Amino acid sequence: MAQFKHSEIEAKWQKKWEQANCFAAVTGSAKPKFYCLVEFPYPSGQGLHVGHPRPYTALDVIARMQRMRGYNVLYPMGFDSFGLPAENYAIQHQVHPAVITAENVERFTKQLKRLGLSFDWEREIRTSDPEYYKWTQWIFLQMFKHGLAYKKEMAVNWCTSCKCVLANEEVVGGTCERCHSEVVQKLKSQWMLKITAYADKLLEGLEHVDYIPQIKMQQRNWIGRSVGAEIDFKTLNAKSTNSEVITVFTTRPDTVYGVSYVVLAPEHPYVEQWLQNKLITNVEEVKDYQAQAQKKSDFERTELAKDKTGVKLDGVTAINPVNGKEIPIFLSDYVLATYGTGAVMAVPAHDSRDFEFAKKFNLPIQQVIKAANSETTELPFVDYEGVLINSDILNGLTVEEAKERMIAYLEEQGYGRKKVNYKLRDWVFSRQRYWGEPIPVVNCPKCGYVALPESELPLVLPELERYETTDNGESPLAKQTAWVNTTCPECGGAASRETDTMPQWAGSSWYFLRYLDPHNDKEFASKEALNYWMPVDWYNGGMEHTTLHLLYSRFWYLFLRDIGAVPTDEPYAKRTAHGMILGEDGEKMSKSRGNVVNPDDIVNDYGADTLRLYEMFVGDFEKVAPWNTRGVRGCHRFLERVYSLPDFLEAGQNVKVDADGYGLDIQTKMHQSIKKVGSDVMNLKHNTAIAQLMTLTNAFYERKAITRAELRTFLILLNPFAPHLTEELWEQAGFSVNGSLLATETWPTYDEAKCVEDEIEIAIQVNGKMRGTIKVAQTAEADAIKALAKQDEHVQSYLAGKQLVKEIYVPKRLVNFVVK
Ligand code: ANZ
Ligand code: ZN
Repeated sequence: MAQFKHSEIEAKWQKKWEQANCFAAVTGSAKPKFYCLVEFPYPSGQGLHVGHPRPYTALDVIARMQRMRGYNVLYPMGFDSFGLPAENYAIQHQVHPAVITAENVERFTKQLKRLGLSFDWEREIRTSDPEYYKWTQWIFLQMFKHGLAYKKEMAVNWCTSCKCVLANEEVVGGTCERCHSEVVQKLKSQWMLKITAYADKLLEGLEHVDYIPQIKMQQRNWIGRSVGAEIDFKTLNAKSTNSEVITVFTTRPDTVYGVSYVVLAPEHPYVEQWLQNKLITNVEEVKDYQAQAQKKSDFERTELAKDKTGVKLDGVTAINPVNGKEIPIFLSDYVLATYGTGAVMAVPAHDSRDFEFAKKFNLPIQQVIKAANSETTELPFVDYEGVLINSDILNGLTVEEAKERMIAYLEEQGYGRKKVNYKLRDWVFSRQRYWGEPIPVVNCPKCGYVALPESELPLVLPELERYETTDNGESPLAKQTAWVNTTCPECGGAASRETDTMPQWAGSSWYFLRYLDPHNDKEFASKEALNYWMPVDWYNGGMEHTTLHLLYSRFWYLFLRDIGAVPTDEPYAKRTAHGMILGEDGEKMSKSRGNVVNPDDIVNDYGADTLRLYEMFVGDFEKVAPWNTRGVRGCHRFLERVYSLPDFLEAGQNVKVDADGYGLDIQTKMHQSIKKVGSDVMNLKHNTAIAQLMTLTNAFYERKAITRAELRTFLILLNPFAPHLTEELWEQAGFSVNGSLLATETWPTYDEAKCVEDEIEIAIQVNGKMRGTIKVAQTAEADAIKALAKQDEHVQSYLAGKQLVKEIYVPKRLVNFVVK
C-alpha cells in the first residue's frame, strides 16, 4: 500500500488555501448565505483538547459542502479570552493575564490551522480585546438604561483563608479549590441582569426555532413557568403584626378543600416577627430547627426521597379561606424560601411530599379527588385525571375545570388571585476579579449609579501590580485609586468607578454578531452585515451550555431586537449538540487518570485528515465516544487505500461507461453515494456518510479499475472530510485547471431514478440449504430466474446426478430445488 506524506501534503494545501483566501465570507454576495457557527474556545494553557475537533470538524464538513453547493458560507472562529484560569495563573506567576492569554491564543490558532478547518480567519475575534469589549460594555449600558441592570445584595462564596470571592466552580465540596480552607457565604452588593423580564419571550421564541428536542426541554424546565394561584390564609392571634396573612403559591388551587396545614420555609420572614412578638411559644425548638435547615443545600432539602423533617409553630394558627377551618402552621425545609412565596398549603392526599410529612406528623389526610379511570383511588393520588369530591362548589368537576372555577371564586371573594411563577432567577453579573470587562458605571454620592457616556468606551482595564482580590473581597481594581476616583458624568462631582467586572458569560453572549463585521469601530456590526447574515443558520455547541450561554445569549439578542439593534426575532435558527470524546478507558479525559490524548500527536503521527475522519467516524455525533487507537489506524488505512485509487485509472479506460462517465456496473452506487453523503451530512450523520464512501472504495478495489469521472466525483465527496489528501489527488490527476482548488469545486448532482437498485439478489437453496446467490433484474420473470439459478456452477454440483422433484420460487427472495 502506498504511504502518503501527510505532513508535507497538509502544510502545502493549508498554505494554498490561505493564499487563495478561498474560505472568506463575502457580506452582500448575491449567493444564498449560510452562517454556520461553533462555540468558540476558552484558550486554556493546556492547548487544544481532542474533544474540540469533533464539533469543529463536523461543521467544517457542512461548511465545505455548502460552499461547493453554491452558498456564501460564513464559518468563523475566535476566542473567549477573559476568564479565571488566566487570572489565577497571573496571581501565581505575577504576569499580566493578557500576556498569557496572547500566548495561549497563538498556540490554539496554530493547532486549529493544522486541522485544515475552513474558518474565515480574517474575522477572528477575542473577547478580551478592548475593541471587542467596548461593545460588550455598550450593550451592558443599553440594558442599564432600560432598567435591566440593577444592584442587589447577594450571597457570594468567600474563602476564609485566601480572603477572596470564589466562583462556584472554584468551590469543591464546600472548600476552596486552591487552599482547601472553608468557604462561607458572604453578602455583597452585586450587579444583576433582569433575565426574568424575558422569561415569556424566551419561552415563546422556542416555538419558532429548530433546536434538538432535549435543548428545548431543558430551556423550558430551567425557565420553569408554573401557572397557578396565590391564596391568602389569615392567621389567628397574629392580628397586631403585619404578618397577619400568609400567602401561598399553588399550582393546584383545585385541591384547596383538602388542605390540612400550612408550611413555611424555615427562613420565612414572618417567623422572625412572630418570635419577636412572642406569639410562638416553642421558641427553642423553632430556633433549633431554623439552624439545622441553614446547613443544607437546596438540593438536599427538596430531594423527594429524603426523610421529612419539620416543627409545628405553637401559638399561631391559619384559617383556610374557603371553609373557615383552623389548621396548624409548620416550618419544614422542603419548602424553599426562594421560590413562589416561600409558603405552601399542604394537601397530603394529592402531593407526595405533603403525604409523607402528614404521615410522619400524624396530620389528617383529606381526599378531594377520585381517580377518573378506576374504582379505587390510592393515596397520594397526584394524577390530573380525576374528579373533585368533598369540595363543596367544586364537586363533580374535572381537575382542569376545578382549577379555573376556584381561581374565579378566589378572585371574586378576595381570597386570592391567578399567578404565574418562574424558576428562572436574575443573572448575577458581578465578579470581584480583574480579568473581565470593567462595568462602565460610576457611583456618585449624589446621583447614584450613573452610566459612563458612550464616548468614553471602551473603559479599559488599568495596569496592576497584583491581581488578588482585596482583603475585604473587593475586586483588585479597587486598589487602583487613581483609576477608581473620577468625576460624575451627571453632576461633575467627585465619584468612584465601579470596580466589579463582568462574568465570563458576558463576552460570549453576543460574539456571533461581531463576526459579521469584526473591524467596525462605529457600531458592533453594520446594519448591512446584520441584515445580510442573521440569523445564524446552524449553531452547534455543548449540552452543558444549554441553560447558561445559550439562554444568556438568546436573552441579549432578544433585548437587542427590542431596542431595534438586530433584525430577526431569534439569533439561532438551528441548534445541535455534540457528545464528548472520552479516554480510551471510557472515562472523561484527565491528567490524573493519564488517559489524555493530545491532538498534536495524532496529527503528527497520522495527519489531520485521519484525525478529522476518525472523529467523524467514531460514532453518533450526539453521543459520547471513547477514544480508540485501532479506530484511528483504521481511518488512516482507508486514506491509504484512497491514495492508491489512481493506480486503477489505467484499467478504468476499459470500463463500459454511461454519459456521466460512470461505469455501468457502478452507476447506481455512484448516484446513491452522492445522494447519501449529501443528506447524511445535513443530518449530522457523518459516520454513515463515511461508511458509504468506504463501500464505494471497496467497489473500486473489487473491480481493480476506476474511471476518471468516478475518481473525480469520489474526491469531491470525500473532500469535506479529508480536504488535504483529496486536494493532492485532485491535482495529481490533473483535475485542477490553472491551479483551481478542489475546495471551490461544484458539488455533484445525482439522478433520483438512477439511485434505485435495479438488480436484486436471489438466494439459491438445494433441499433448503443455501448453495449460492444470483443477481437478476428487478423485473426478471420466475422461469428465467429458475433457469439462471440452475446454471450456477456451485449449485450445479449439488444437482448433478440427482432427480429434481420440485422447484420452489419465493418472489424476489429465493429459489429452492428439492432433489432426491
Ligand atoms: C398545593 C398542592 C396540592 C400542590 C397538590 C401540589 C400538589 P411547581 O410546579 O414547581 O411550580 N410549592 C410552592 N412553593 C414552594 C416552595 N417555595 N418550596 C417547595 N414547594 C413549593 O410546584 C408548585 C407546587 O409546589 C405548589 O403547588 C406547592 O404545592 C409547592 F395536590 O400547592 B402545591
Ligand atoms: Zn453625580
